[in-house]
Amino acid sequence: MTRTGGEVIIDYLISEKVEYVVGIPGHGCLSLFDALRDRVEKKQIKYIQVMQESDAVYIADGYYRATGKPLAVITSIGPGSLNTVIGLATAFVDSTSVLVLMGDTHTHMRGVGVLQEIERKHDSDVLSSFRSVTKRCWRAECAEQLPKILQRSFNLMLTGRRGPVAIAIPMDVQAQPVDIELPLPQTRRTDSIVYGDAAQIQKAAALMNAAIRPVIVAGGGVLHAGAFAQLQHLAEAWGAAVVTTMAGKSCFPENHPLYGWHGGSKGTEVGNYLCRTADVVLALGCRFADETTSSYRKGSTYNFPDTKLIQVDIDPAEIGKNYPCDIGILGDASVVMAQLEDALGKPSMDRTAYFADMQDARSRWLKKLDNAVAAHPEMITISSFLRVFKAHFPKDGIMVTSSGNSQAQVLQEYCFEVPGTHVTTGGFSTMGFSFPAAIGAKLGQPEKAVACIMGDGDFLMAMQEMSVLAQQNLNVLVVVLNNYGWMAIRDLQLDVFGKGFDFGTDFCTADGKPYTPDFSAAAQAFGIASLRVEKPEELDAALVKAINITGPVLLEVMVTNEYPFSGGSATGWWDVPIPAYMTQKRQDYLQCVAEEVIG
Ligand SMILES: Cc1ncc(C[n+]2csc(CCOP(=O)(O)OP(=O)(O)O)c2C)c(N)n1
Ligand SMILES: [Mg+2]
Repeated sequence: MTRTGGEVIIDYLISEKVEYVVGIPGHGCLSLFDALRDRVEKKQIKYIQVMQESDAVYIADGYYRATGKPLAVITSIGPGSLNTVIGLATAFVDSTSVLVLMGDTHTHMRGVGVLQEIERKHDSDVLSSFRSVTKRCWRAECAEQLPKILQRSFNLMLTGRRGPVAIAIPMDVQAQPVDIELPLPQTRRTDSIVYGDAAQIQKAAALMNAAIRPVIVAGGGVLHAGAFAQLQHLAEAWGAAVVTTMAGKSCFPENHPLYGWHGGSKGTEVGNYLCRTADVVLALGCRFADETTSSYRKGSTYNFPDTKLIQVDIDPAEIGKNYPCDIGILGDASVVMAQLEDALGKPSMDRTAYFADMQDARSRWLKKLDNAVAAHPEMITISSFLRVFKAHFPKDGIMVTSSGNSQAQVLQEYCFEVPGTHVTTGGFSTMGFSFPAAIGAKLGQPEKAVACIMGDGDFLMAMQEMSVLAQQNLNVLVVVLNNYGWMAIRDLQLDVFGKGFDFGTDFCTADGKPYTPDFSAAAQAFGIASLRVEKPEELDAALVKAINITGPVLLEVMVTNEYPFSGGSATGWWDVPIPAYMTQKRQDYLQCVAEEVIG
């Protein structure tokens, strides 16, 4: 069958059951779009318009996180394609799968400097910007190469450690006729699952059986594998506390008595306590990033190597990367957990005292949160908002967050009872992610309630996508916690540098008056219902009203920006260097740095 290169691509996406193509056309991808037009008209695939290409990637990423299935993003050449880079980086760092298809210079014109080509150092040099943010990127030099590149792209996205892929398709290749068969995906991909090595499992089980204060640290690998039941069974069989990382948030039922919340700088007192006093830690699909580990300062979150470490990961590069491990197991988190549970046998240690201590630490933390909210009923804080939200939002609804105080406070304070209901940019912490990612999650899980909760700064990076929300009439609850600025950073300036050192983080006019756009009015201008809340006593009713609106809705909540009520507390340590002229503060800082152990 003779097809154009563009048709080969779209037909391959259809054969992989890709539900949506998201993107923006340009002269660089016209033939690809022409193939898309035809297949959309034949109802074989659907197309979603966006207003900024990075948002297309976030939509695809949110969809992947909600379903485990990748979408394709199509962009033009040059600026359109480069707009996807931060979206790809966000997906790459969190190991999620998105396919970006971008137009590129005609093969016979490469190097002349056609419109939107970058060619000063290498002809048509866009891929050098994609190498560091994708699992793999390609350029198809002719249409004959497309089936193999596509098949390999899906293999990479759907096996091993997940991640995004990008393909550049020269304009002439998109239009070129070619008579080739498409590969059958199922004959070109393995469904194998990587089991843990039997001898390593036995060794790990022996160490686990001897543990008195066991902790499981569950990362994004567990969340993305959907290995919720296995995690719960293993934790219960072992009597271990489960501490989650930012990327792993919601992989465990968080009302469970074994839930130990989070460790790290913006973690919790209970999480840090359990981790630093653990005798054996089993880490599953986590990178031990600086935020999770209190920048490796010994005794702050972890006490490796005094604490024994068993590390399980699908990627051997992560094992032993930041902490030496006593036992490293390569494998898929879900099956390795089941193997470990089998190997454990009957409990050999009495962990009753540990369980009681864990419950004490848990209730101390929850009490502290309660007291903080109760102390200031006169203001809406992010904490008080989260409580009202929790009371009304369906338990199985999906909540999406990105960088800012709301993300950190959800981490510290919000209890997801149903696993797999939180989506966040855990590793790259990208502002502008949550709103489009929530659109993607809703496309993937139309039956579920979906809400994004974000700051005003975050929303200002993506608010143009209110058009998509209105166009697709999606029932997403968009919550903007407006505090007139980038308070997460303002609070950090005050925390680490001190009073008077905040700068450039409040939104203000040239003459220094507080500034905010009217988000509710903006929503209405886009055709979206909106509500605005300023007083604590109005919050409950407004939220219920917003949740009950069946179309798109924006709820703007004016939260306090009064320090320190503007954010959560720093329960661990974070290595934020202090300028040399702040002599005393810098000395204290350097003492902490001296305690960092990066093995
Ligand atoms: C794209 C991007 N730029 C900058 C940052 C650094 N950053 C992290 S949080 C933050 C402020 C977030 O402000 P907002 O969304 O209003 O939330 P708030 O902390 O005020 O609640 C900034 C600028 C980032 N994470 N991502
Ligand atoms: Mg803000």
